[in-house]
Amino acid sequence: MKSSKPGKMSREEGKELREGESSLNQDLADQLALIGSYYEAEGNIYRARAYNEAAERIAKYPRVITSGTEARMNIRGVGASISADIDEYLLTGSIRRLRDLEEKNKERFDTLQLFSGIFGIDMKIANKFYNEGYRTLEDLWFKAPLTPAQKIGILYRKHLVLRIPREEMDRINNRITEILFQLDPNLKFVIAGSYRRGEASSGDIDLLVQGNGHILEEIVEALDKSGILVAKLAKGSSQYMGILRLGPDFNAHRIDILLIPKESWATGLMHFTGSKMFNILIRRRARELGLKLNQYGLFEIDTHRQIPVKTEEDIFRILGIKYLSPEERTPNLSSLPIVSESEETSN
Ligand code: DCT
Ligand code: MG
Repeated sequence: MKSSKPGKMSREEGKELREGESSLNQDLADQLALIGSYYEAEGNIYRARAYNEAAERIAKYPRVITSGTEARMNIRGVGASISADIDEYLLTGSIRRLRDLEEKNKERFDTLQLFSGIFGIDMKIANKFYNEGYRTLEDLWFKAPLTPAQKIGILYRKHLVLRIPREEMDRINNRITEILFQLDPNLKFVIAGSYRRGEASSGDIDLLVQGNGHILEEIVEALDKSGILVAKLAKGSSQYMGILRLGPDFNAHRIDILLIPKESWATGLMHFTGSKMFNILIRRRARELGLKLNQYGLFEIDTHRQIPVKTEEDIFRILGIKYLSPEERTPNLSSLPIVSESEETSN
């Protein structure tokens, strides 16, 4: 997860684990809702409502939207201008209409940027705070009804926007390995995400641990005792979100600890290794074969039967894709190397 990405705290347990593709519609919906909020601020109630309603429906739409026309044909309230905005967003990743509104409402824009850069404050909450009259972090700190996690977000904001150099990630990995080995030498764990993909820096620490039950509490306690967990943001039965700091000479960073049951290990490892783009492509491939792939497992869509997979290699093999090492699962991947039938039979 992005260390500086706000809003995660508002998600309830169960939804907390990220689904690759649904976030594409959500990103689009967020942009449209943001346009809606600017229109609302300008008193353009009619347009505000149109954008907000379209955003809500797009967020709930069950398939990934691939064009403005598709949205216009299938989603009530999407007319010509929203359809054009969707195309522009899908094509360029940005919407001119939104940039113009931001420029026209510069003070609002700057404040929303400031607020939404805080962990635990997403655009929706940032808008709410702005509408309630808050303008500075001091306003928020002293006057707004902040959650404990948002307060921590403000305290550590300067650290949390920084990426973690690989050299520091290696140290974090070593330290966590020492602590967890002491706890249980047989514990299976790995730092996934961009670190496992070999990237030069990471936004956060995505620690996966194999197991069930109370082991999460024991892990958190062990890390806490060793002094490297400096704040707790949220905890569910299978996920812990906190802040880790090696010591005063280091910055503080976001850590997510995810408990993965043994039967989901391969799919969980693949999901949390990413990249997000790789996840989208491999899930799409699975669907083409009548299968559903997520962090919990690989399933037959028709029968809901779970197909047992022990390793990531198993998943690649079943999906007829050449094995890609974590380093090869880059964010700018555009397609997966399909194994041709002749190669398959010759193997
Ligand atoms: N993930 C996903 N869909 C999302 C978000 C995340 O499939 N919407 C998966 C892929 C990567 C993994 O979860 C960890 O997420 P992040 O930490 O956000 O990504 P990262 O690749 O580790 O990048 P960063 O270095 O910024 O943490
Ligand atoms: Mg990460």
